[in-house]
Amino acid sequence: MIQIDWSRGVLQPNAKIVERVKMLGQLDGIFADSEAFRALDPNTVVYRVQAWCPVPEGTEGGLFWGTTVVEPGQVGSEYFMTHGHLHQKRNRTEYYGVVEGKGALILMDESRSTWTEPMSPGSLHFISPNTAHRVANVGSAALRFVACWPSDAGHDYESIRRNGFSARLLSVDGEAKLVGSDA
Ligand code: M6P
Ligand code: ZN
Repeated sequence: MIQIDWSRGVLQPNAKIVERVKMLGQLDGIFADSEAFRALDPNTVVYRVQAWCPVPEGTEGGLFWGTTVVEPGQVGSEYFMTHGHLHQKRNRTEYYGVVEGKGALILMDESRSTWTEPMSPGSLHFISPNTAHRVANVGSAALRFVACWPSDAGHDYESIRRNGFSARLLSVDGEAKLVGSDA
């Protein structure tokens, strides 16, 4: 039996859960301000993912469940955020639900139009087909959210690494502002 602590999203027992830790050093090229990036410790934890994968990756008809914890922080004026991805099977969708903290779900459609949905405890988010998604922590405490996605969705990180999103979420006078890459 898998247990979730709904107050924090923590999954147990550890033996049945896959855990991944993303440190700054693994997110090289993702943030805009490379000078600010180099000044930070590459071993700084940006986010952790706990995932329950009851069927093998790639199985059609299965679902995965995950809890992601994004730490508060900034690289220059850009908030700590997840790498972001498209699903390899572009028509696969996903749910995110926030447990704790304050964030923004950054979404980009096929025409590279980017927008955000505010994330706060209790907010539920549906990620449509063909939509790139990443999460930024805009608060001062950890942002915790749960996710559910198809086991054959897959992660396409390459497109994001190559082309990024068309806008970035920056702290401008202490407020989160979506700023176009070309702005
Ligand atoms: C959520 C889900 C996972 C994803 C994780 C971190 O938990 O969408 O599939 O892996 O967030 O995001 P990323 O893969 O972009 O680093
Ligand atoms: Zn996804």
